[in-house]
Order: sequence, then C-alpha cells, then structure tokens
Amino acid sequence: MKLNSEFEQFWENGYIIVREAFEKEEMQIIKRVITLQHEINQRVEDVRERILEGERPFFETIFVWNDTARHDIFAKATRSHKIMERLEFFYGDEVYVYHNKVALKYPGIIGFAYHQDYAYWYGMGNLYPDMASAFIAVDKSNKQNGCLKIIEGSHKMGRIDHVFNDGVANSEVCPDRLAVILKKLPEVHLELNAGDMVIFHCNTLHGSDDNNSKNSRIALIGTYNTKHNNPYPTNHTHPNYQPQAKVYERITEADMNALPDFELEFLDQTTDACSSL
Ligand SMILES: O=C(O)CCC(=O)C(=O)O
Repeated sequence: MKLNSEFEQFWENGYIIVREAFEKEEMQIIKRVITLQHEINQRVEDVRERILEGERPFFETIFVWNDTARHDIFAKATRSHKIMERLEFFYGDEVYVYHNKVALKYPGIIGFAYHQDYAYWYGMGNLYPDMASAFIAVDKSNKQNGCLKIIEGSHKMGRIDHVFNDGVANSEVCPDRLAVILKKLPEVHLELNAGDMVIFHCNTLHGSDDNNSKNSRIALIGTYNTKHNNPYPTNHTHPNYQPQAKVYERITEADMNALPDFELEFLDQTTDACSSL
C-alpha cells in the first residue's frame, strides 16, 4: 500500500481507487451468495414493480444490514485489512464497519441521484464527517451498466442539504446547487473490474446512471465510522462503535454458508428532535 500518496489523493479528490483489491474468484463467490439470498431477491422484485409503476426509489435498490462484527463472508471483504488500515491512516483513528450494503443493480434497475452519505448519517447522531465508504465491484462496472460516478473534490464543500422527494427512497442534493457544482468540479465515471474498489469520503458527492445494459452491476459497499465519532442515540441508527477484528484471509467457497443476520436491528428509541430522517 502506498499510504502516503493515497492519503494525499483521498484528501485532495475525496476518493481513491484500489485496483485488484480482491481476486475475481472471490467476487464470483460473493456474487453466488448474493444471488442465492431470498430476502435480497425479494427486494429486487419489489423494486422492479415500483419502477414499472413509474417510481424512482433508488435507495431501495440497495440492501442494507447492520450485523457487521461477526466472521461472515461479507466481513471478509468489508472488514478486510486492505480497507480498514487505509481508513485508519486517513482518519488517524480506529475504524469500524458501520453497516454493509449490496447495490442490486441488475439490468433495468435505476441509478442513484447525486448525494452525500453524510447528509443521512448526520441525522443518525454522527457529529463529525469522519466516515467513509468502500465500493467493491462484484461485477465489472462501466458507463453502460451504470458505474459509480463522483464529483471530484466535492467533499471539501462540507455537508450539503438534500431534498426528500419520497422520503429517503428518492432524495438527492438540491438540483440547483448541483448544477452550479457541476460547472466547477469534474464529474468522474469510475469504471471498475470485478475486485477493484473505490474508497470515498462521506461528503463526496456520488451517484450512478440507470443500468440500461444486459449486464448486472452488483457492488458490495462497506460503510465506516471512526471510534471518536461513536454516534449519540437517535431514533434511526446503525451500530455504535465496537472493536472489530480486521480480516486477512481470502474468500473461499467454504465461506458460502457463513452469513450475517440480515435482520439485526440497532434501533434506539430515543427521539432526536432535530433529525429529519
Ligand atoms: O450503487 C450505486 O450506484 C450508488 C450507491 C450509493 O450511492 C449508496 O449506497 O450510497
């Protein structure tokens, strides 16, 4: 790892690309596990129905879970030392996986409007924008199947207000502000091979186009929080800080039955009067 040059890129551009972070075979195993999950397949069907009805619920196209501390197959990717050591260097603190997600971008599935992750996580009791995501390409992703796109350097603008068109399902950075931002900063399409990953700051504006191709563009996304940013209680939250072991082993077929508890909830009933979520 070239940590010093990656540190500079991360803080200058708001992201880094790590090519061949995982092997293609590891991603094939992860893809098999994803496509075998009933809950996940049910979600895809529900979203397809809503899209056919003319809706654009892009946040419903990601499947999210909170069980991030055990030794399951997804932890072998998102708790990989290759991600956590980088983030600990960038943020100067211990990090933990805040939640995991799978982007279910099958053919015909809609893309994401530009947004910041911290716009949501702010309302979940996280005081500092000392958080990040690692987008791991399970499938090859390119412009045709709606690869991730980011606005380089946008993390330097701080937290930007979002508009909520259908609650969180269809929310985005205010379009008028976005139009101005796009005149100032470059939009970059991040084309990736299976096993490549992008690590980006929680204030980096990112999104993707619809998948109008015949190829799926599945991605596994780990989200990370820092120890000093342990969220205060809200009524809508992901796990608090917990020490988590980094993983050094590669993913093998023997991991296929090691699954997280997809239903695990971390709902603290304390109401945060200021949260819009
Ligand atoms: O998969 C994508 O296209 C974007 C996903 C995303 O932006 C997110 O999960 O916050």
